[in-house]
Amino acid sequence: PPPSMHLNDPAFFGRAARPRRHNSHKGSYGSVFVLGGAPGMAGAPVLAGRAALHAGAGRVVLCFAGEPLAADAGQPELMCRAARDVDFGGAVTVAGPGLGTSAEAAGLLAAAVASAQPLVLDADALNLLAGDASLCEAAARRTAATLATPHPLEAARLLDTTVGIVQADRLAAARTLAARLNAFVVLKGSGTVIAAPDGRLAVNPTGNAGLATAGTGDVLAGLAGALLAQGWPGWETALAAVWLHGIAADVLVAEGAGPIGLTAGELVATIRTALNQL
Ligand code: B4P
Ligand code: MG
Repeated sequence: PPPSMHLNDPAFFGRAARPRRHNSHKGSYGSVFVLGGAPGMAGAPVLAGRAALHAGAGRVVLCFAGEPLAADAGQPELMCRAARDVDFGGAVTVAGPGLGTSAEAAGLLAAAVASAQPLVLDADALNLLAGDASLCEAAARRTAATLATPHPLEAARLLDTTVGIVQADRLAAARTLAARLNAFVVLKGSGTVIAAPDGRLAVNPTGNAGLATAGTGDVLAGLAGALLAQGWPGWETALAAVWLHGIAADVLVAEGAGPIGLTAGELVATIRTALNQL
């Protein structure tokens, strides 16, 4: 089949989606920990956390590598903690948004990688992995689903190559990384590639250059974490998160809110609408 087959068929995600049962509570929809927010980089985890809330996670905790933001974070539903006080064995973790690459960040990331819960690796989590072969091996030994969401520069660092070489054969780069990390890899950019550790590949048809703006990657990572927390499997999570993120941008552009000047925070409510329509 053509690699983008499933991604042209929203009904495919509809089958993966878990309906909200009447007799349910927030514990039914999982918790997401966002590990990030080194000093001066609080915006990235806030965006990821807002995306996770709007994509249906029961509970979202921002786990700051530095001092936590005062409770609220512009979104009072988000809880804010110091990451050193958090047990990453307890929930799906989205690691990386604004995490920084300090020694403290590396230690926190190692704890998240060691957990038996699903994990999303983004941004500085990927940059830390790129410099640490033993952490890559630990990631590859994980038993729960791992998603990795590199942009082409992050992928090049992980593969110890150049952006040019990654972009010249995006399918090969994504597939190699998926095998090496034993992860569902989302190689971002125009025509995002999704690769599974078993070699499956897809190319996303949604999205536009309005997404080429600060923070949209953080929104994607939080969205993926929320789907995992609600029990979606890794492959379906990767496909649906990328598809929904792109369709939200397409809807906003059709409404005149882009491509010029689209902001990452604006995606969140539109992603929620698209998810509810699956
Ligand atoms: P960082 O400083 O690491 O940027 P970031 O914080 O990760 O930004 P953010 O999280 O908002 O965006 P992300 O890319 O994760 O460094 C960015 C640097 O990396 C750039 O300055 C550049 O040097 C390099 N880089 C990044 N992308 C590159 C590319 N495509 N080619 C060459 N170099 C690149 O997430 C952005 C989201 O928007 C993704 O979901 C992506 O798929 C989507 N998106 C962006 N442009 C799109 C487009 N034209 N069409 C469809 N989707 C698009
Ligand atoms: Mg990013």
